[in-house]
Amino acid sequence: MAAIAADLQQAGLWLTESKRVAALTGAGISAESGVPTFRGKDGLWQGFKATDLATPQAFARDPKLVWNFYNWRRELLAPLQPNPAHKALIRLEEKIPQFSLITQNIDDLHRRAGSKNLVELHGNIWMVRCTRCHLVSRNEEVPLPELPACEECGGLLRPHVVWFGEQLDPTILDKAVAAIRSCDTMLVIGTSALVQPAASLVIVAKEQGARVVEINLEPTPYSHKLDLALQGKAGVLLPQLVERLE
Ligand code: BJW
Ligand code: ZN
Repeated sequence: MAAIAADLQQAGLWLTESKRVAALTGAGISAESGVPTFRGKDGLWQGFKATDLATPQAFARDPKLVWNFYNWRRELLAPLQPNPAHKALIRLEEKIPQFSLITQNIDDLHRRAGSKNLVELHGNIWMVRCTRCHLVSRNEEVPLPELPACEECGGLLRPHVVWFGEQLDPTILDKAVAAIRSCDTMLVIGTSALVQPAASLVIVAKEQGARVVEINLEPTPYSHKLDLALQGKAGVLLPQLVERLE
């Protein structure tokens, strides 16, 4: 306990000294809101691994199955609320002159909490895209029909999210890289740091001399390379960290 208090003190000092801070979040930050993570034991839906359904191949093979999976997640997410970790990042954004929040999550909880300078690397579950005319729109209907159709052209809609093997939107990725390249301190919160290119942002930050602080329930492949790895729940540790600046 004393060790974590000292680490929080140190991380708080780095944040206080920083003009530019970037945070990268993953599924773990939303776990305490009730969102299942991908690689945890809750990352299964009807016997399928979530990561096996989040692919263009799965959608091409069986779009109904993939839409059933996303409809289930839309139903699950609709009533969920941001937790103390999402809210602590709002207070951090108010305190740091230049703060960027980069999330891999599609759950909309950072936006609902009120984060302003937000980069959604993998899209948003409430956005859909037409597979024929490529129109992107917001759609909060729950549930959507099993095979939802585009209002403009009748084409099959798909979730406007980034699946394995798909390119991230280059403008969005550039924005994330720019934020990391200029940050003094980076926070890496609740991500297994296994999925590229998001995971490389941690390396970019280290290479350009930023201090990198991880908050995770468990060690990750990067923990030993970072300046501090705080082990525990984001909803407990992040508010305590931000308090150090208050
Ligand atoms: C807590 C907690 C609490 C729990 N408090 N902590 C280079 C090498 C090898 C492969 C590749 C490569 N470059 C690209 C690839 C391929 C692939 C990839 O990275 N594969 C790896 C798995 C090896 N990447 C891609 O395909 C990407 N595209 C791309 O790079 O295009 C160019 C290209 C293509 C092909 C080849 C080469 C280049 C696209 C990646 C898109 C990822 N999409 C998903 C689905 C989004 C839609 C949806 O949600 O349905 O994004 S997959 C899934 O993983 C989702 C997540 O955003 C992402 C990351 O997961 P995350 O957030 O880290 O979750 P978990 O569950 O893994 O971890 C949770 C963590 O929280 C754990 O550590 C817990 O301990 C912790 N935790 N409770 C604190 N309370
Ligand atoms: Zn269309």
